[in-house]
Amino acid sequence: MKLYSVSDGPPSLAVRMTLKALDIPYELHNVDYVNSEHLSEEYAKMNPQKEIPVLDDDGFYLSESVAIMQYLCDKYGPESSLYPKNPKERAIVNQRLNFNMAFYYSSIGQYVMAPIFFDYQRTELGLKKVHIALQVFETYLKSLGTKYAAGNNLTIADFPLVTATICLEAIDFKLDEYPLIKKWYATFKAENPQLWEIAEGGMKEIAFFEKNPPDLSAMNHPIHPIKKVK
Ligand SMILES: N[C@@H](CCC(=O)N[C@@H](CS)C(=O)NCC(=O)O)C(=O)O
Repeated sequence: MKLYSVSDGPPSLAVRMTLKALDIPYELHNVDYVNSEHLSEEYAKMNPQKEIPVLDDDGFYLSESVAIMQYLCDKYGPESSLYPKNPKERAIVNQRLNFNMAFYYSSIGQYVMAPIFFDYQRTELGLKKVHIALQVFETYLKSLGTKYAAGNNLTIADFPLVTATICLEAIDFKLDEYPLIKKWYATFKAENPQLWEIAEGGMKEIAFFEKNPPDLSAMNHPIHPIKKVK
């Protein structure tokens, strides 16, 4: 088992947390992002989207972090409470995973990550979207009334929600307006130190790059505008 991952990428970190939580041995391949390893034709054979992460399970290549987390649980932890079998419990986990991908991390990534790595600005509209995403997550935590995002136990839904939230911590964005998110995030850290260690490494890197933007001038990116770093 091999994971193509990037050390400050929230989707990669969520997959690494899943591998750790399920105690699956694997080889970690840190993709050379600055030198565009993921933009190569060789990489595209594993993932035509040219995105990170990709799992290689003995020649079975899988991209999209949510699909990877679900596959790992289905194949290597079928009885694990990380991905419950009960249809309603599983539906809540799936809902939170999709909410994160399409709404929560999508807003946070646009606002926090894109301007660090590429030539995008933080805007009022972007900030508004982050607050709306936080309000919705706060509402989910309140309506379910549980310790974790999809129930009283830790599930794979918590991993990408945590790795999205690290982006906010990295830019010192205060969560005081969102007491339930603040409590959920603190509980996750306190109760899962070995998983938090994975996320914290990424958070610290993002915090460093926020102050010292990486030089990606060697990249010929097909989508993102490259920033001139002085
Ligand atoms: N939906 C994908 C998103 C993965 C993603 O956006 N990864 C980033 C790194 S964190 C990436 O590979 N971006 C391509 C690029 O920046 O060229 C997933 O969850 O796996």
